[in-house]
Order: sequence, then structure tokens, then C-alpha cells
Amino acid sequence: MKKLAGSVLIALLIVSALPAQKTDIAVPLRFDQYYTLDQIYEALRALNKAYPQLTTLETVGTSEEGRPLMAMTVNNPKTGPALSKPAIYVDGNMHGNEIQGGDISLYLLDYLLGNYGKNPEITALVDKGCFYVVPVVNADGRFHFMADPNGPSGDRTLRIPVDDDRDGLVDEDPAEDLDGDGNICEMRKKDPFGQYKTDPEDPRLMVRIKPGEKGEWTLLGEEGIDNDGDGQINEDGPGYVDANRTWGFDWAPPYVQSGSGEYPFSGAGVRALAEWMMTKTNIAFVWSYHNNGGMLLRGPSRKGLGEYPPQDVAVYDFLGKQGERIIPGYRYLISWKDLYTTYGDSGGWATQTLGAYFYCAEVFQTGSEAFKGASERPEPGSPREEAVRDIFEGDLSERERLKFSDNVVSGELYKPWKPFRHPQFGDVEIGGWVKMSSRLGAPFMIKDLVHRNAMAALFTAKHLPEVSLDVFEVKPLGGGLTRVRARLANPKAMPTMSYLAQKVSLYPKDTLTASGAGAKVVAGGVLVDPYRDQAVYKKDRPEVQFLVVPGFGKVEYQFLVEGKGEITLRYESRHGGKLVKTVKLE
Ligand SMILES: [Ca+2]
Ligand SMILES: [Ca+2]
Ligand SMILES: [Ca+2]
Ligand SMILES: [Ca+2]
Ligand SMILES: [Zn+2]
Repeated sequence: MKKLAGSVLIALLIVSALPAQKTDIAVPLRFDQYYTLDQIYEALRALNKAYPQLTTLETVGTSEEGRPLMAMTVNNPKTGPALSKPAIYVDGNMHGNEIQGGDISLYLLDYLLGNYGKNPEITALVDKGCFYVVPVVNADGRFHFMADPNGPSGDRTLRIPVDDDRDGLVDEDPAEDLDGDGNICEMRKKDPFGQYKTDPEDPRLMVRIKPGEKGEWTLLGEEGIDNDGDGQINEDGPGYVDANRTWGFDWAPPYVQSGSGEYPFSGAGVRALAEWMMTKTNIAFVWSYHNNGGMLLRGPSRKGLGEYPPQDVAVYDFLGKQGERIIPGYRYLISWKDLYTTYGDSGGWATQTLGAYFYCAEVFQTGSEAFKGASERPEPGSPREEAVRDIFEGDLSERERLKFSDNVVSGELYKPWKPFRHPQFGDVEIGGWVKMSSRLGAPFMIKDLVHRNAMAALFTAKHLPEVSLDVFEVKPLGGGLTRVRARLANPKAMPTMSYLAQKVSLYPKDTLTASGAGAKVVAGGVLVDPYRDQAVYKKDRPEVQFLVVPGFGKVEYQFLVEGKGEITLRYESRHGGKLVKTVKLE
């Protein structure tokens, strides 16, 4: 009996030690492991099946290797068609290895749909707005990153063959998983003239030698061999067109911006996605999830593009500061200034071509894998606090990350060095950080990350324009003339058109139109001062007014109408929805 219990226990241990199996996806979704591409698509189909009335699932394009690019729209048709409402667009995984964005996108969908009809705030949000979600932009990248042996930065780009080393061959020398453990780790070789020695604190790590010290190791880079015998190792892996450098605004050729491709929108999937997005004229805000560093980045992507209009900056500041609070440790920053310059990125395109507001979220901080007790941290408020916070959240030492791996996830994140006989280098050692480390949080932390990041997007969705149309005065002036005053108010942060879009007349402004069968509009314009009856009338076609409703504000219009019957005011806006009000003329 005792013996039997022991063997049962051993059997259980063996089962639990097996790698994660493909699980049946059920709604509500679980976020206890990163989903494969197939699981993400299975989850989208499951959500679509569970909430058919609120969701539309589409294939918007096809990747280089023929994988579908799937988009889900959340809209309640009972409150109007999708295009008639302000929309937020969310995507993830534009870089193949930056997989969290796919899981955040799924979480947002699962959260919205699961809480619809249960939580009044979410119900109202879904009823008022529209959500477009594309969990995986680089479908080939996610597929290969997860299915193939890789390091944390592998399979990042699109699968467009490029001759990286200009030897006439394409993709001829990728990195290889020489020891067959599923990871592309690092190679090192014993070398008394090497620049590294064994770390005296942790023999699994190495530290750079100081001047005059004897070396011990030479680092040879990623695991791999010289496949084409050109003397270089791993010099030309699959692809290298960057899905976030090939968009058709401020694109630059590869000698200026590496990875941009031979022409804008080189990627078939990215191009199809952009074409699809252009049909969604109601997109007011775009969120794109990348990793890593804990940043909420706004544009512009390049200094030369010029700072955004101050009214737009105010919108970004308001939403960004709230984002910092929702996701502790993350910082709201400007991409060119605080990070680096980019050409042809999706944010430039979204702001300057769609006229949307845009955040790139660089999710995950290595600081969340720190290994320090509360009493080992400085007292809050001490002068060192800022500096130490930078250490925790920025360049966490390898020693500390390794302690986290050892003590919190049973050593899963790091492979100890092991000897290997290499065809070109002879005796080497292979070891280091595994694929699912470094840029990806340990699986037990997924739920916190996806929830907080999805909630930051949800907060911006709450601040999509929410315009109301109110006819607040209908006053007979005598002689068959009536004065009609209307107010368009918006209690949310986003205006109905970004000031950047207004500045370059990117698309027609909102319209407020007055019409009636027995009525003629003889004058119409902005009501500047209702108390002193000052209006600025439009010269031609006074029945149509062009306008933008500001964030946290209002605009008022005045029409002088001749005749009898009814007058109908119609408001139409790409990002602010559509409204109609009819009033009787006395
Ligand atoms: Ca080549
Ligand atoms: Ca390996
Ligand atoms: Ca080679
Ligand atoms: Ca080569
Ligand atoms: Zn990225």
C-alpha cells in the first residue's frame, strides 16, 4: 500500500514535469501560460461562438507564409453599426518574439465580453463604443518563436527573405539549437586571452576582466555553426524586414532605417492590415503592444516631424499619467526623445494617416523579476530611492535575475553551461538565458501583466469622444424667423478630431446640418457669446457647419430659420458618432 502510494506520487510528478500540452480553449479564457498562435486563433473562435451577437471575427490578411491575420470587432449592433461609434483599435505581437501583446489583446476581449451585462461600466462602454482587436500582427513570427528553438530575441521580423550579408544567398546561415534543448543560448570557449572570467559570486555567470587581469572565456555569440562556409556564424537568419519599420508614413530605405524593406508596406500581412484599418474610419485611438521596458510611448517618432499640437499633448499627458498609475513602474515617454528615432513605424502611420491618437506600450520590466526583500530595499523617501528604483526597474543585474530564477521558478529561466564539440570552434560550452526568459515574465506573472495593460487601454476607451447634441433654445424672433441654438458637448478627454489631423486637414471635419421641409436656414454659425448674442455666421451654405468638438468641452451653434414646421439638426463625425435632434418651430 505504502509502495503503491509512492509510485502514484512519482507518476504525478512525471506528468506535471511534462511540457505544457495543447489545452482545449474554453471561455472564460485562462491566462496561466502564453498562448501559441493556434491557441490564440482557437480562443478568438471560442469568444466569437460564446458572444455571437457582440463580436465579428474576420481574416484581414495573410502572412508571408500563408497564415491568417485575424481581427475581432466588438460592437453591439442594437446600439448602432460599428462605424457609427467612436472606436479604439488594439494590436499586439508586431514583433514575433514580443508575444505578450497577443495575450493582452485576448484578455481585453475576454474581459469586455465576459463582463458585458454584468458590470454596468463595461456594459455602457461596449454599448457606446467599438473595439477593433488584432492580437497577432506578425503571425509567422509568433508561430516560429513559440514552435522553433529560439533565444528571447529570435523570430522577431517578417518572413521576407533578405540577403543580410550580401553574399548572393538568402537566409543561408541561421542560428542553430546545437544541443537540441529547444533554446538558442550562448556559446563560450576557454581562452586565457578572453575578455571574461568566471563570476566569483556565481560560477554560472561571467564578468568582464579588469585591465591586467587574466582572462578565462571568449564569448562566441548565439548557438550555431557556419552553414555556408563563409567564415561567419549565424550571419543571415530568416527574413529581416521589421513589421514596425515598413509602414507607409515617413518610411525610409534600409540604409537609413534597417529592416524597412524594399518599399513601404513590404509585408503582405502588414499592408493588408493597414488597408483594413483605413476602412475603419472611426478609429480614434490605437494601442500597439510590444515588449519590453515598461513604457507607454507617444510620438512623434522622429524629432524632425515636429512636436504635436499642444491640445494633443494635453490629451496624451492626461491619459499617459493615468496609465502610469494603472501599471505601476511604467513610464509615459516620448519615443524619439526618450527612446530612439524610428522611420516607418505603425505609430507614425496611425497618427498622421488615420488621424488617431497612439500609444506604443513596451510591456514587462525585468524589475518584476527582482530578488530583494523589503528590508533590503531602501526606506521609501530616502535620497537613494530614485537611483535604486532605476536599478530595480532598469538594468537588473544578472546575478539577481538568476537568484529569481533559482528561488522563484525553480531554475527554469537559465541553462547551466555544458560542454559541446563544435565543428568550427572545437570544444566550447553552451548555456545562458532560455527562450522564455528575459523579455517575457514567468508564467505566474502573466495575469497581472495582461490585466493592468488591458485596463490602461480600457481607460483610454473610456475617454473616446462622447458627444451629446442639445437644442437649448428655440425662440421666435417675429416675422416668421426663429432662432435655434444647439450645443455639442463632450465630457471626455479626446476631441472628435485630433489637432494634428486638423492642422493638415487630413479628412473632413464634423458637420452639423440644419434642415426642415418647410424651413429655410438663412443664417448659421458659431455662437461665440450667448449672453451678448454674438455669433459668427458662415457666409455660404449656412445650414452646414464644419466643426470639431473639443475634449472636456463644448461648442455652440446658432441658426436663424425662416418658415414653419420642424427643424432637424444632424451631427456627423468620423470619431464622434452620429446624432439627430428634431425640434418644432413655433
Ligand atoms: Ca546571405
Ligand atoms: Ca540550445
Ligand atoms: Ca556563414
Ligand atoms: Ca553567408
Ligand atoms: Zn516591438
